[in-house]
Amino acid sequence: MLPKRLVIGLISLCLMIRCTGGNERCGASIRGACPPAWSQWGGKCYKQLSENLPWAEAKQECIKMGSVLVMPQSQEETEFLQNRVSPRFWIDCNDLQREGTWVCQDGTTDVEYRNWREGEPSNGWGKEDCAVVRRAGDWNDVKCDSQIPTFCQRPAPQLHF
Ligand SMILES: [Ca+2]
Ligand SMILES: [Ca+2]
Repeated sequence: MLPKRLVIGLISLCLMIRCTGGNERCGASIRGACPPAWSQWGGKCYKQLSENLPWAEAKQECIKMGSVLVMPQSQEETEFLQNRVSPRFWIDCNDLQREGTWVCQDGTTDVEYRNWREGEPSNGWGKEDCAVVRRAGDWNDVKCDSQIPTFCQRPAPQLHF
């Protein structure tokens, strides 16, 4: 017979591998790993703020809750978020420092993934420096003081046996 520790180790390894793919069955099989009111997808927990906020305030509110503004890194992750109430939301991308140089971050890690709509970022009125996911799932730059739905994200707690 296999040692118990080995069996448990193998089971958690399988769960981990399935979770990194972010599929829904995984979310169901370890539901409850996120704090109450947070939804899980893959290795992350997400929560929508109750009010629409300007970009900088949205970022601050997430930090206050021990999380960061969302930065989806695939079409699948974007669709999951769109299906959680709001099809339109802020992402942690801006060109505030230097016009035209977009900085997208997952917490403090730079993210290379981009999904701009054709013709965007347009820097409309010379004032669009913050990015949103549009209804269609692609990105647009808008004015940072727009009031937009906000999701925060935090890593899902690791399972320990
Ligand atoms: Ca801009
Ligand atoms: Ca634009």
